[in-house]
Amino acid sequence: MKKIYAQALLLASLLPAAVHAAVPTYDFKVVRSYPHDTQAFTEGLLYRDGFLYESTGLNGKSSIRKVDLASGKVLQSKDIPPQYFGEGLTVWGETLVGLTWQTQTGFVFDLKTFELKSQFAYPGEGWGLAHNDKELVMSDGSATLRFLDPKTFLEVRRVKVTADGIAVNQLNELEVVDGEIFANIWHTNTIARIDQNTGKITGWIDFSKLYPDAGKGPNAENVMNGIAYDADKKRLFVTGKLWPKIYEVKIVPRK
Ligand code: DDQ
Ligand code: CA
Repeated sequence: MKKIYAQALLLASLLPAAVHAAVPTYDFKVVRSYPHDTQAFTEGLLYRDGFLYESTGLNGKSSIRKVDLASGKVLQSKDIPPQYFGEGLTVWGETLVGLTWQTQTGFVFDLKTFELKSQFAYPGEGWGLAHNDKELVMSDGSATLRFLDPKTFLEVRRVKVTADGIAVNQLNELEVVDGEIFANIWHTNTIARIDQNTGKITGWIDFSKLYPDAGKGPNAENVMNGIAYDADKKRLFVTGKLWPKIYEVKIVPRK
């Protein structure tokens, strides 16, 4: 009797560690850093053909921009009307597609001229946006990722994002990186690596040592947000809202 009890205790004490160990944590190395506009309340970030494209939020301050990586200079920008809070941004063909936070409105801009080509509607909130080979993928603050047809912007499928079977919400900025979805968890220094088909989190990337002021100071909203990927050169870029730098990083296993 006593022995069984002791075994149960031992098992119970080992279980959380074993469950936790199922999702590995990764570290990062900074390869280079680049200047970033500290007025940019970054909501979306992507890389295309040598340039970064960024969307910024806050009502009355929302914009889409084309940014020179090396200097951080804004080469081209377009304001989003003040009734909208700009959110996730992705590229599809020769267009940029942008979401807005609580106004159920998406915008399609010409990639070169930033001219507004069309608008679309979606239910619920708009947070992050990215794309894979055939679909757009959006977050809305919940644990659900919705996949949209890039022509009709209608939902084609969805996955629930889980770690060890537990739903993980607050998924924000997104990027598809070599077939995996990377998602910033809002108000954290963590990026989740997500299997596109199952929604399972296959890893946590811990960026808590990247920018010590993240989420601190007069504006606690200056949290990590912004993931872009140069698939050709395999360069991963991350930043945050109002951060002074964009970092090129390499993901490494935790030692
Ligand atoms: N969202 O991007 C996570 C969807 C919303 C961010 C809302 C942040 C509000 C900040 C207001 C701060 C005013 C300086
Ligand atoms: Ca992105």
